[in-house]
Amino acid sequence: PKEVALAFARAQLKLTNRDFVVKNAYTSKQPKITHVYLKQVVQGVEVTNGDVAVHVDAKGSVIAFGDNFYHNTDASKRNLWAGQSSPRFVSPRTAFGAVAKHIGKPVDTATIAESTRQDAETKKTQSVLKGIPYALEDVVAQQAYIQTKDGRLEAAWEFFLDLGENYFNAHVSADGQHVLSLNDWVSDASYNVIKVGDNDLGTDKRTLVTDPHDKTASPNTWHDFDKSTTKTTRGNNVEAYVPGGWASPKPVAQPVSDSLNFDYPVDLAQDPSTYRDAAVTNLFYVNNIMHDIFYRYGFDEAAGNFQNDNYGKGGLGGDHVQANAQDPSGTNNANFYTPPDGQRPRMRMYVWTATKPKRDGDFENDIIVHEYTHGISNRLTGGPSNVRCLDDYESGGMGEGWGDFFGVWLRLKANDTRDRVISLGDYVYTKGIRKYAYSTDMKKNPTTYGLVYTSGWSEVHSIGEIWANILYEMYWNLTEKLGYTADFYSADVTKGNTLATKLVVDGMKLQPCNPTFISARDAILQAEEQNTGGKHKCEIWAAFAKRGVG
Ligand SMILES: [Ca+2]
Ligand SMILES: [Ca+2]
Ligand SMILES: [Ca+2]
Ligand SMILES: [Zn+2]
Repeated sequence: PKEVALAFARAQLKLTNRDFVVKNAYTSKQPKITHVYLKQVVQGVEVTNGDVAVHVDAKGSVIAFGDNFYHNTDASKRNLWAGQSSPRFVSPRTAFGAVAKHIGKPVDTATIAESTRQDAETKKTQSVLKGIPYALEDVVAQQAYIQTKDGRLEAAWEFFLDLGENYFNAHVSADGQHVLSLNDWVSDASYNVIKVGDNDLGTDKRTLVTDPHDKTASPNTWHDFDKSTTKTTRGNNVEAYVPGGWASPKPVAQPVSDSLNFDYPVDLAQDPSTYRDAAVTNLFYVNNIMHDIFYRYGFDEAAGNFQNDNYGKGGLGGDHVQANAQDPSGTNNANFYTPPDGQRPRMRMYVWTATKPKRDGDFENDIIVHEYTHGISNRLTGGPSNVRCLDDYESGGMGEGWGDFFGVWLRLKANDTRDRVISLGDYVYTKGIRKYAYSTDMKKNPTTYGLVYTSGWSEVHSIGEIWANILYEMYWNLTEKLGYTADFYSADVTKGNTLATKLVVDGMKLQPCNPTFISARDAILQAEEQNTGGKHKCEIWAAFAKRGVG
């Protein structure tokens, strides 16, 4: 089969053996297919992004074929390294200066010692650069060709640079002027954000977190998009940026990092417009965290979650979240639009004007969590394609309440007790945005189901806070009984805090379209029966009864 592949490549692409090298050839067991991967060679120099793949089945037929070779045969546009004696070509150490500058670690290239060696495997001549202070190993350089986006071939110095945290493979134009590519082979990504458990820039500092993606929920990281890795806040679960406005939804600010290091400054004494990259980074982070954590609780592909590619796991893809940071179309609020499964939802975060300077909703995690939860509850209630199931008086209110509950849930810690009084909006609004803070103390939060149909309580968020406080009561009954785990991803039904959220998520799946407090409560009880066999129904009943839904 390998010979079939090579014969096919020669005939199809009119190649001689000097035009390529075989990089890999192997046969898969089931189905039995032989995969042959070629790299283009021009005058003995490899074209880094000149790839051909040929796939041959067990009968010896070519079943698939991909060609990214450079096909211009004009020697003047092709054999570029042939002119290397011209002064336009610089030495590897001079070209390395461009890489060093690009990654923010400039060096005095005159202090770099340069020698040559032969690569044991390829027999190619390589340059070895010594004396780069931050490199863990000597930097290796070799001649390469690279195809540019506008379809040209460029002669380039290719570098291999090991920094420990990063391993850069870089290409610099042979004249030393341009960094043509920079890839980090250490596949980590870092984000300077308000990490899960912390909440806002009023009370918490940001933390630089590394590789926070969950390998079950996001197996190809947060930057996988259409089978390649993005260098920006776009990935399989969400794309985040600052849009131009209502009528111009395209990005006006979106951070780009070749090394996936999303670390941007924030000066809270300045207007939010001065820290847009940092805001987008936090919004991207929290959306991905929500995707990953709630995936573990059952908001997955088949249940109608938000992903561009469902990796063959059911449900409809093409619906990763569009998350707008500092959206100029509003202030003092946020919202989330949920269409049926397979269509993209949109989150809009606004700047708040209660303070001077203004404050950014992108830096209060519970607001982002609240918005994302609209997507979870709308998709799960009544199935992924029906988004008209939280449209009634009580169900619309509960749609708000679930978001507040999950926002609070992620903030509660091991040393908290049922005495904790907690509210949303403390940062952006300087005080709670609801009528009452969440509390299990009837004096601090007197809300009951009976209030739902009284005057002054008909607004959706008011109904919602009554519902959320019942869930808060349930959380504490379960957590006092079963204890707490800091591992939110575990969805552990033997711990109180994680069981509470598991029951709420499963309840969304089990409850009828447009549930009432009563039918939503019954769905939670049914979820408890399914998960833990009725062992904790008394704690659930007690929470609901205390607040008038007994
Ligand atoms: Ca890295
Ligand atoms: Ca989906
Ligand atoms: Ca639904
Ligand atoms: Zn809401």
